[in-house]
Amino acid sequence: MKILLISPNTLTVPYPVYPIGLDYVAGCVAAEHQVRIADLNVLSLAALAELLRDFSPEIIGLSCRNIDNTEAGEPLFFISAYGELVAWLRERSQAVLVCGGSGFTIMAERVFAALGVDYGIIGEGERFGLLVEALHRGLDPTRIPGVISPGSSPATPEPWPGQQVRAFRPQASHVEFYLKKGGMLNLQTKRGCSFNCIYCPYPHLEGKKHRLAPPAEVARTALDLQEAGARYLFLTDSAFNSDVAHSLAVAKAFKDAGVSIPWGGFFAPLRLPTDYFTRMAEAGCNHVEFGTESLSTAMLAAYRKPFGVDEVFAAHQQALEAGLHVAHYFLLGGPGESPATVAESLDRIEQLNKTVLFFFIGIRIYPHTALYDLALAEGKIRPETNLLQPLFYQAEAIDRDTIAAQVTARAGKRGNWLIGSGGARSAAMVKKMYDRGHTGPLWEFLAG
Ligand code: B12
Repeated sequence: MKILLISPNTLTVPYPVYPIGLDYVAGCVAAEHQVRIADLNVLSLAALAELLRDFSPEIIGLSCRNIDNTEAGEPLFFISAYGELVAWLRERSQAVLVCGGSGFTIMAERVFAALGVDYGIIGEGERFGLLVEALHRGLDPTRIPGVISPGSSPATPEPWPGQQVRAFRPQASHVEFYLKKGGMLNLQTKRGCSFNCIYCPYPHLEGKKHRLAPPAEVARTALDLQEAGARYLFLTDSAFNSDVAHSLAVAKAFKDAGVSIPWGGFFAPLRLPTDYFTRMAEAGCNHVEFGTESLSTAMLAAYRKPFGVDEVFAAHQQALEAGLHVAHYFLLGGPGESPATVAESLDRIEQLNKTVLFFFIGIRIYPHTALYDLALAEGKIRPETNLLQPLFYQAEAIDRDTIAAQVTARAGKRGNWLIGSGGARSAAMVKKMYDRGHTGPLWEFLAG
């Protein structure tokens, strides 16, 4: 069969991201079928129309990575545009339309209804291969766990038990786009998140148990990406070091394999071996993005973060001493937040030197999280509340505007304190630097 996989994500804030999910979806399709990827960061609608005419796909897979930008202050919502794209595709193609992706899985039934596609795949995209075979043989795809169709509402399936195969094709036209704009390609070292943070949908997306890719295999893929021209690798794991031993083994495998380009990813500021970040740095790591979320002792406990204030400072210091660029993400406004807890966080944040701070103010309520259950129990939402349009948790003692005013006042003129991921201004700066040949996430240029 002829299959077209579309990435409609053209968001450039904080920078355009390589659609790695589609490499895995392409990798699970049997070799007898033809698969092409259309990335709308590269293809205009006119070029997509031409591709539909020339290739005439029988199945179109649409990736829904982002529902919205989760920024309460500068909200963007993407589902309406994806719905329009589906209608546009229907006018030009008879193909069966299938949707999947992290945004889709977070609220599958809502997104499915909003898009009007034929099938959706909840959870990991590897089941797309089974759906293609079912359609090929005239069988009913809804027998596959997690496949949704009009009228059916399956539960999220167990994590994919089989192999994960990444079909990376260096010659694909979209690869060149990312190589030219920042040189960044993506790499996944494991699936699953074992943390219990109350607001987070990651365990729902990837499962709670880690499934670790063999370090040597990860390093081989890293080398493939490097040989394809990548000048930076972003490790897309929910938290690269949620299995500390595995992250060290991956770093060692990079060194052994001769991976020589820099890389970075999300880290949790856990209690770590004293030489942890030195070993990361020796393996080429140069950016550490900490999912710190708060520096109030009470709020870290309320969020059920797997670390406390002391661990954050120790990890920060260790990463700086290893010569790494360090950023922290903060998530303010959860249950129990108050002017005092915000002030406590900000006082401690002032003591984090040489870093970039991304403040997300207001926590989006996602189904399948403890925050959802709490908001329900507190009467802030009802079971029928539509959460597709972002709804942010409202703390009893402080509202988002007051938190934003508190952060903005404290930030003063400092350029390294950013609300959200920095908005259009910092994205424009990144674009300019990419055009001049700079690579990587580049937020270190804002470090104070
Ligand atoms: C790493 C990451 C980032 C990095 C990306 C760096 C990079 N170079 O790529 C950074 C920090 C830059 C980032 C930024 C943003 N991110 Co982000 N990010 C992630 C994270 C942790 C992993 C994404 C990833 O690459 N996973 C690995 C790949 C292999 O998985 P995947 O893409 O999900 O694909 C699998 C399945 O989803 C499925 N699939 C994918 N496509 C398709 C298509 C079909 C047809 C099918 C059947 C299946 C399928 O199959 C794949 C294999 O199983 C996710 C959370 C998570 N754990 O998923 C959030 C996540 C995707 N991000 C999210 C958001 C909101 C953003 C931002 C908008 C935040 C902001 N305001 O800055 C920006 C958007 C950036 C952009 N230009 O699009 C949200 C999206 C949900 C939502 N509310 O819309 C998520 C889910 C986090 C969350 N809040 O829950 N992000």
